[in-house]
Amino acid sequence: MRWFLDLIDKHTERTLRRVAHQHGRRSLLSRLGVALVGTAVLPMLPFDRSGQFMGAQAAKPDLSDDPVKCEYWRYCAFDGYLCSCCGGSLTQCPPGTEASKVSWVGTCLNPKDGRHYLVSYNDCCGKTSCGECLCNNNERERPGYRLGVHNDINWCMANTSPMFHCTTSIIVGVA
Ligand code: ABN
Repeated sequence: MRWFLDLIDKHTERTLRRVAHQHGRRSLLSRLGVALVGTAVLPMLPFDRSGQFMGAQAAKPDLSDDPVKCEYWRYCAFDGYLCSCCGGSLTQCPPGTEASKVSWVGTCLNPKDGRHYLVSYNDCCGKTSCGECLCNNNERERPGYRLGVHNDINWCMANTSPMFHCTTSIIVGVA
C-alpha cells in the first residue's frame, strides 16, 4: 500500500512541478514582451504637445480673404509675384509698369458666395522682377507642352517691354 501512495505522491509532484515551471516561465516571458514592446512603441505615438487639442485647428486664420497672401482665393491659378506686394494692387500695376496685352485666365472658387469666377492674370511689364511674394498655384493648369492651358509664361512678351515685374488678378466673368 505504501508503495502505491509513494507512486501517487511522485506523480502529483512531477505534474505540479511541470505545470508550475511551464506556466511561470511563459507568463514571465509574455509580461516581459509586453513591457519591452510597450516601452519601445509608446514614445512613437503621436502626442498633442500644444496642450490645445483641436484648438489649433480652430485658431487658423482665414488667408483666402487676404490679397497679400498666396492663399487668397483669386490666386488659385496664379504664377508670379503678387502686385499687391510690389507697389500695385490686386488689379492695378505698380507705377512705371503697364499691364500685359495678353494673359492667362484661371477659374477660381470664391468661398464667400460658392461661385466660380474667371480670373485674368495679367503680368505688369517694363521693370525688372519685383521679387516679393512669389506665388505659384496651379489649379486646372497643365504642363508646358499644352501651351494654351499652361500658366508658367511671361505674358509681357507682346508688350513694348518684355520685362516681367509682377502679376495682377482681375475678375473677367462668372464661370
Ligand atoms: N506670368 C508670370 C511669369 C513671368 C515670367 C516667367 C514665368 C511666369
